[in-house]
Amino acid sequence: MATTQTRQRKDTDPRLSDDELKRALYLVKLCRYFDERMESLYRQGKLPGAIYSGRGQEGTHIGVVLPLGPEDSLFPTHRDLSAQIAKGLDLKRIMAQYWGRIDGYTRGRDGNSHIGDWYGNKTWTVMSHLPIAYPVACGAALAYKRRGEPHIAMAICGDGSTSNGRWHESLNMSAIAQLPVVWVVNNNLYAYSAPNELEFSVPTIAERAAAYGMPGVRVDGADVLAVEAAAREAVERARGGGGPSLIESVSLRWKGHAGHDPAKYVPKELLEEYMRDKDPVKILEERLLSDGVVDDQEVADIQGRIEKEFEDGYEFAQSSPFPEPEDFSKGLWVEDGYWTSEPGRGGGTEAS
Ligand SMILES: Cc1ncc(C[n+]2csc(CCOP(=O)(O)OP(=O)(O)O)c2C)c(N)n1
Ligand SMILES: [Mg+2]
Repeated sequence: MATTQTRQRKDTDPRLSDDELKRALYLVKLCRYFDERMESLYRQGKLPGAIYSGRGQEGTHIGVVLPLGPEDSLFPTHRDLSAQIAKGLDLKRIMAQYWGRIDGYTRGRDGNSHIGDWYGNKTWTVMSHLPIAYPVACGAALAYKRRGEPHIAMAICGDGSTSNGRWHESLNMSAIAQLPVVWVVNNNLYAYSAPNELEFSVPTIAERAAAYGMPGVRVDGADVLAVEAAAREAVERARGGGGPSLIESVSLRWKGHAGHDPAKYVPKELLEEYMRDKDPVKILEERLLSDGVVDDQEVADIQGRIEKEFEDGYEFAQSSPFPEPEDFSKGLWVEDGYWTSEPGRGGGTEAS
């Protein structure tokens, strides 16, 4: 039922317009639906490769990306597809990637999650060596600073990745050089089967920021608007020359490490608590409904649009061709905006 009456919006979040709040709702619902459908296809044996579900973590993924501008860069890891979608990755090309087709982001070289679109929307391709995105983000932020560009870099990693030396080196260097970077730790309480208490001996990851000389905050990953507020503050600090910040956003990994993992090591009560009380999609939807930002019809329309986007993406991926064997050596370099097979040869197809 379409409403024609003017709704009185309550003060959901005075910083954000109705359109921004609706976009946040669309994104969390899109990422939840995408995750569920891809898992379903995987379980039916219709999706090859691996899936790394980010279900339950949409509050972190969408919240941190909302304050980024198009020229700001995002350095994600294996569980951050939702953040990449929020930054602008195309659902059709993501699905073509998973099915190994030439319209995928790696042009059929990978049927998996090593996805990025640096030349399209400044999303760095996911790399497996955790947290390798951190030092690369450090380099990008250093370049922005040295060139006097107004952009910032944001890197995301998991709680387990904070035990790796690269994590500490990146934070240290960014603070010494006062780089325009935001460090996000997506603390989903587990690194594969290792719980937080086996990973670090401080109560929170956020408090480690003090050791490097930067602000650190811990936010509730179930509340996308709280995450967005923390991220916006950090982004503005970085852009304004105030240097790096650390954000620890807490949620639970609802599914296993990857599709093959039933995650029996996660206590049933903990999972039930998070699914019942800390579902970021449900929390945002209920809040926007009760505050009059959306009504039931608009929520249904958003859901319909999402389902159509998924179907269109699926059709697109299935009809996209596989690459030819001789194409595998092409497109390894980019020169003047064009993919080429070798540096200095020119030609090739337009980079995307
Ligand atoms: C340097 C390195 N060591 C080990 C691995 C294997 N590995 C892949 S994901 C993962 C768990 C990572 O946990 P966390 O950082 O908490 O991220 P999550 O999967 O929970 O999102 C491990 C150990 C790796 N990719 N890189
Ligand atoms: Mg983790």
